[in-house]
Amino acid sequence: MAQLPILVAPDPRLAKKSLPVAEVDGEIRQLMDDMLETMYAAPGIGLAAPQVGVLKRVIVLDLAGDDEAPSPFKMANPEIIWVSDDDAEYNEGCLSVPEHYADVVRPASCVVRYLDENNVQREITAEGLLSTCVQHEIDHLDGVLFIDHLTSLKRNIILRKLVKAKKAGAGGVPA
Ligand code: GNR
Ligand code: NI
Repeated sequence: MAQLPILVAPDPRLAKKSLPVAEVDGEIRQLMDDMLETMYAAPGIGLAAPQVGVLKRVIVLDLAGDDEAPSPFKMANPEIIWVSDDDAEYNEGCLSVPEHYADVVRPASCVVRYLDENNVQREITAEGLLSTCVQHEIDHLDGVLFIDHLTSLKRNIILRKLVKAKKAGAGGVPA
């Protein structure tokens, strides 16, 4: 197991479309486990492979609380095959957009088809925060961040702050 560095926006790799995996083999299973370790340490409730610089269609999620047993999802090639007509708004954050949060509207429920860690095709019906989170993760695989769902004004304010924070972190002029 290994923790992987998480990319922070703006980064061209976060804007790229990731490629499907041909098969969930040992290498993809290792990636899934490293991503889960990285996500738990962050901490976060979901992580997509492009956030660790790997442009493959792999995501992991775990919405269990601190006082609950872990219940990880490991998904390759996740596809949304149905969405509800009704929407839900959630105050989203992202490990690649640190310290910024904004309300995003998405379909309230969805059905996701994916390959599990044993290369077996599965489907889940997601509601509530799981629905929001799995849609957020699949967006990452298409180069889309939650800030892309905001007005360009709000998005640009956040992006400018992220650029500034990166420059300061790189040893720029102290505030
Ligand atoms: O940890 C995370 N929390 C979160 C909260 C609301 C909506 C989406 C998320 S996903 C995020 C981790 C992350 O950046 N996944 O890509
Ligand atoms: Ni994210």
